[in-house]
Amino acid sequence: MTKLSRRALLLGGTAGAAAPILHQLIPHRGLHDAIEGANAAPQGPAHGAAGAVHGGGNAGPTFRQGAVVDHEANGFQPTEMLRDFDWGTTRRLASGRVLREWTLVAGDREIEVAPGVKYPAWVYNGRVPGPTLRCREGELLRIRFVNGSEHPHTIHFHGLHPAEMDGVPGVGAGLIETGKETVYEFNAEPFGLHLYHCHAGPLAEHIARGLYGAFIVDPKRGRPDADELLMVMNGFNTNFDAEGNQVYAVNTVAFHYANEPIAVRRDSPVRIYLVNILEFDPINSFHIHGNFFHHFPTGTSLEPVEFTDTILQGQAQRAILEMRFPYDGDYMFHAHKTEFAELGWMGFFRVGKTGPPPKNDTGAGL
Ligand SMILES: [Cu+2]
Repeated sequence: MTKLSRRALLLGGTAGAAAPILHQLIPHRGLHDAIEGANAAPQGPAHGAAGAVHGGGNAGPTFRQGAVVDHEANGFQPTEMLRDFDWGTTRRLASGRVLREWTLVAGDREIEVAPGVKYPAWVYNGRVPGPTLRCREGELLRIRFVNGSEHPHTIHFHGLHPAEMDGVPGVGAGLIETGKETVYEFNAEPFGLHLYHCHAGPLAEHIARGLYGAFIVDPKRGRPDADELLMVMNGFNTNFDAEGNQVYAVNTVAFHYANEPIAVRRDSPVRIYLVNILEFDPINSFHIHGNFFHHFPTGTSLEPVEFTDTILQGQAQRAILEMRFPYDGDYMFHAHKTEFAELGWMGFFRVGKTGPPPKNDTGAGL
């Protein structure tokens, strides 16, 4: 079979060129019928606004009939993941300082990243992204890492810490082999939105396979109350050619928030913790419709740098976005890289009277 690269596909960009790729990548019901009918009114509960033929889109052959992945088999649900902050367990040390602890276990797991598209992921605690670790500035953090995967891995945290806690091969505990474990320990600093990921080589594959998560350090005096949401922009190179990705998403499942719009309250503060961990593509982006947000890059300052509706992020860049929605209705958000949006990176906010109250997640315990 002729190898048709993703880049060639993009340059070609015709329905004729795209169709063979879709045949290969996404099980479908009547692709050609779908292409003919793509401009018709959308069917089923999903939004049809994307209307994309080439890349499928959520009005495309797979998604327009409301197909969804098997969340139960995946073991995680992207809607729940939005507001699922893992504060670990705490105890007070003799010094009076809080020690916060987690256990992260690496494993190998097949996950469904788009309806019918299975991907052999590597996971922390069974999910992609891994748990959203959250703590307060100044605490002592201790992360026990157990490698239950068939491959050697590490956890490399972004933040301030000594070299031996950096989670890279050849330094400190270095690579953690299958069945082995180690402990990473460091101070919670600086406050902001950070991330963690495996740093074993080849690095691109160890990240792309799913070994990453968000790491939030709350400032000592906290942030104003808001409905807080975690969004990790990621993608999946399902043909392993290391040339871009075939599926793009926020929190792993393509078009999930088009199928299940995110309910938020009108006129109520919303805070998005946005992380870009996308591998193989140099730039990702976030765009909101009908609204603007305050942009706090890396979350390390309490003063926003701009009021905008679109930001760009390279890999490992992250930001806190704060906004209110002044009108009821459904508002699209997506990568303003149209190709990514049409391959899964788009969703909707559903603004109205429902949705969680503006209350920060502060965890339990100390
Ligand atoms: Cu790894």
